[in-house]
Formats: sequence, structure tokens, C-alpha cells
Amino acid sequence: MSTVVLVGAQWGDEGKGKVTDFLARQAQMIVRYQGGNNAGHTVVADGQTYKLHLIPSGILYADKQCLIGNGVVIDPGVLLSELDTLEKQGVSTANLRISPRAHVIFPYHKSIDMVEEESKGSRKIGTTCRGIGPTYTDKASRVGLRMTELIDPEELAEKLRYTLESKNNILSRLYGAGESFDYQQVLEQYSGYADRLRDYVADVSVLVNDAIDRGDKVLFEGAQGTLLDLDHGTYPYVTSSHPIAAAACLGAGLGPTKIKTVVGVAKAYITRVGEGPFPTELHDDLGDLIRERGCEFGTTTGRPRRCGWYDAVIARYAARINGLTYLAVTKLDVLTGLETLKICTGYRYKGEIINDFPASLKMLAQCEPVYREFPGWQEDISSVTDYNDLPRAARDYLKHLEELSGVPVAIVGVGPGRDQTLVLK
Ligand code: 2SA
Ligand code: GDP
Ligand code: MG
Repeated sequence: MSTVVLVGAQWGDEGKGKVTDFLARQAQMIVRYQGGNNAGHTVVADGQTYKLHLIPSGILYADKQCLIGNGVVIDPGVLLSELDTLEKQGVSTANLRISPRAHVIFPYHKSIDMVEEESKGSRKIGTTCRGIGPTYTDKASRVGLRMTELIDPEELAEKLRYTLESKNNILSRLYGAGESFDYQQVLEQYSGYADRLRDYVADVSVLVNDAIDRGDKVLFEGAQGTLLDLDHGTYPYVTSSHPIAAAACLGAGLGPTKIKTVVGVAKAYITRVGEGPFPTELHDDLGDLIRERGCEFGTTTGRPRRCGWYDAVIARYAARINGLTYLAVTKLDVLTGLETLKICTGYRYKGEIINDFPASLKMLAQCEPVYREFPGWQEDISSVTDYNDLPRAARDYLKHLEELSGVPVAIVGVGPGRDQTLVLK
């Protein structure tokens, strides 16, 4: 298939980086379309670990074009240090291009993110404090600065002057924040970033559409996950962008008729980092065991991730919202050694079974997961290379997971390494 959108089917950190890197072998172009450096995508290849935040996970292949679309918000300082780290690791970044329409994160966005989180007290969202929400807010309020303004010295000087004046004013009047941002200092810092990033800026929409028209395979890499979507996630405990498949069109500049396949990435269990409801969360030793075994700590912030059983209500919801063609199930190896495994098949709400993920968080908080139990397996599966060589219990677990999710499983992860990947279809 010529165009594939890859999305997180849970609350993020499903292993999208690893699966993108795997599928990128057959692609000519890999595109990020939303989110920013709140994302942390890990790729383990040839014994090296790469942690990507803004740059698409296809960058490890020298011959692939990697694009950052207009739907992404860019912290230029972070992007430059990511570029430097990759170059130091021997990865060429010459094939990276950035949309001139992508919005830029400024220091005041990060301050506002932190102040807003602090002021929410126990109702905080648990953001990554990278300034993501405030930057998307400015975009919607039509007061943001984009890459095209960043790289034009005149526009940057002019727009930054009145934007900073207004932000300093708002920060002190609304938040009483002591911090105020010095125009000359921010201008100098961001002009320096602009000088280094100017050559990377190109019209991503033109590049993507031309590639599709030539018959190239284009892979769109989602960040975060379906349940963190601003519209379809567990609002307000969500991110400020759209991690779902439909956003690939908006965030890269192409029409929906061009998308052929949508792959949802899901862990064989489920995790969440940050606050918000989580029906199948394990609050016991088992949750801790999965966290330790699965190394479930934030790739960007290092925060411990909350762990729970696979939730098929969420999987079916993700299938509907994204129009999933296939599932890629990762981290099956982490479940090895557990005597019994559980999958949530539905929620019990006021004595009734509901199968659709509710919009109301109040209702969700009163939902009790209904589980089906399956026998586990004891054999190490991390070096299995053929699906048929998996233990019987592992294959049965996957079969039930597939049936309950209503989406065929095409890829299974049995370890973080590039080659620890089984292809089923
Ligand atoms: P934000 O910073 O405004 O996007 O936070 C809003 C919510 O979105 C969640 N969020 C994430 N959840 C999972 N993984 C993310 N990326 C990092 C990772 C997270 C980290 O790969 O591990 O390192 O902590 C990510 N980014 C945003 C966030 O937790 C809030 O619930
Ligand atoms: P992403 O945000 O969806 O790209 O996921 P992260 O990189 O934040 O977190 C996923 C973690 O799981 C990373 O450390 C990966 O290296 C690791 N990982 C991915 N697939 C597998 C797998 O099949 N098994 C194991 N054990 N680890 C995996
Ligand atoms: Mg992540």
C-alpha cells in the first residue's frame, strides 16, 4: 500500500517509534503530523538506542526523506539538540525537511504550561511542561509565530516584539508571574536557531503529494495516542493536538482520499502517563512488576507510567475513530512468566454491560472492567522470529486479543530491537 498512517491505539508509548522504524524499511518518506517534543519515540537498532522527540523515526535510514508537517509544534532549541545528538550518533539528517506552517514554541509557552499546571492543583493534567498546550492555544487564537516567520529576520523582529510585550503583560496581570521575557535576549536566541534551521524549511504538503503521485510509499507517524486526542480522548486529560489518523491529512497537507492503510499500535497490556481515568489500571504489585519489566518510564520526562490490563473497549474505540486496518501489538514479551492474563471485554456500569467508550469521565469513573482470563506462558519469547514458534498460550492470547479488538493483528513485538518483530499478514 502506498500510504500508511501509524497511530497510537491507547494512551501513547505503545512502541510507535519501533514500529515506524520497522515499516520505514519499505517507505521512501516518513512524516510527523502532530504533537511536538512532548513525544518520545524510542528506536533500538544495531545495539544503539535512539530517542526521538520531533524528528520522524525513519531518520535512521540514510535514503529516506523525513518531514515535519504543519501540524507539529516545534521547539527549535530542542530540535537542534536532537539534530546534534543524531549527527553524533552517526545519523545523517540531511534528508529532513520542516513545514514553514509549523508553529514555534517560545519560552513563554513553557512558562504558561508550568504555571497553569501548578495552578490546577489536584486537577492538574500531568502535562510534559514542554509548552505544547499554550502553543496550540496561540495557533487557534491566531497569535502564534510559524517557522516561516522564524526564518525571516524582519518578520521575526517585528512579530516577536509585540507578541512578547503582550505575553509579558498577560503573564504578570493574569498569573502575577515574576518572570518577564527580554525581547533582545529572545530575539538573539531565536535568530540563532533560525540561521541553523533555515535550510531545512520546505513546503511539506508539496513534497508529500508529489511523492504519493509518483507512487512512493509514505508513512505518517502519529505521536501520543487515540485516548489523548483533543476531541476523542479522555478530555480534559488529553494533549492539545490530534493524535488520530484523520489528523495526518490536516497536519501534513493532503486529502483523505490519499490514505490507504491505518495501523494502530497497541501494547499487549496498556499504560498511561499523566493524570486521568484508567479503568484497567493495576494498583498492586503486578502493576509494579509490569512497569519494571516493561521499563515503563516516560521517554521524555522519565515519569513512571501507570500500567494495566489490555482494554478491548479502548481497542474497539480506537478502531472506530481511526478506521484501523491492522493492529501492531508490542511488548508481548513483557507478559512472559505471568500465570494468568486478563483482557477487559466490556465495562459494567450501574449493573449494565456497556461496550462503547463513554464520553463522560464521571461515567467512566463508575465503570468496572469485565475481564476474561487466559493462561500465560513461561517460555522466553524474545528471540522468536516466526509467529508459529510462539508458545501456544501466547498465540491464543493474541487470537483472543484480535477477536475482542475487531482488528487483524499484523505485527507482534517481542522485544525493543528492530529484529524482535514478527509479521503475520
Ligand atoms: P502535553 O505535554 O500537554 O502533551 O500533556 C498532556 C497529556 O498528554 C500526555 N502525553 C503523553 N503521554 C504519553 N507519552 C508521551 N510522550 C512521552 C513518552 C511522555 C513522558 O514518550 O514517554 O516522557 O512523560 C506524552 N506526551 C504527552 C501527558 O502525559 C498528559 O497526560
Ligand atoms: P512510542 O512513544 O509509542 O514510540 O513509545 P516509547 O518509545 O515512548 O515507549 C515504548 C518503549 O517500549 C520503548 O522503550 C521501546 O524501545 C520499547 N519497546 C517497543 N516495542 C517493544 C517490544 O515489543 N518489547 C519490549 N520489551 N519493548 C518494546
Ligand atoms: Mg513515547
